[in-house]
Amino acid sequence: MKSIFRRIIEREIPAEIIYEDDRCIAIHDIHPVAKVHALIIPKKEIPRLSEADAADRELLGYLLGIATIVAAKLGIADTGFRVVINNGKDAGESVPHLHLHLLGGEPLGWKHG
Ligand code: D5M
Repeated sequence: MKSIFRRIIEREIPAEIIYEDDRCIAIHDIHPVAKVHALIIPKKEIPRLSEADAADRELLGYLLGIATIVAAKLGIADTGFRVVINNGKDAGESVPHLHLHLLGGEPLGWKHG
């Protein structure tokens, strides 16, 4: 079955797209936990970070670079932002298609959960 993010990439379901290139797409999260909450999603469907292999390392670095570009596009590059990857059950991963959360737009607390 296609992941929800695969369906967004293929335009089967709508999303607010912030950025797109041949390797990834960035969208606004549908359930934001900060004033600014975007997702950077590789088009290659890696279920989670722990299943990325050595050949994916360049892509992982690329996604971090895109996160800074998206942060600038959303006006939070100077005020600060956080990049998060939830991996597995205890981290609350809910969509098994690797994605980076980009959070900012307000002072962010630092606690689990
Ligand atoms: O994060 C999965 C994130 O994906 C979670 O913050 C909600 C978001 N989400 C789920 N469906 C959508 C759609 N359709 N549009 C935008 N955002 C969505 P995880 O780290 O797996 O918990």
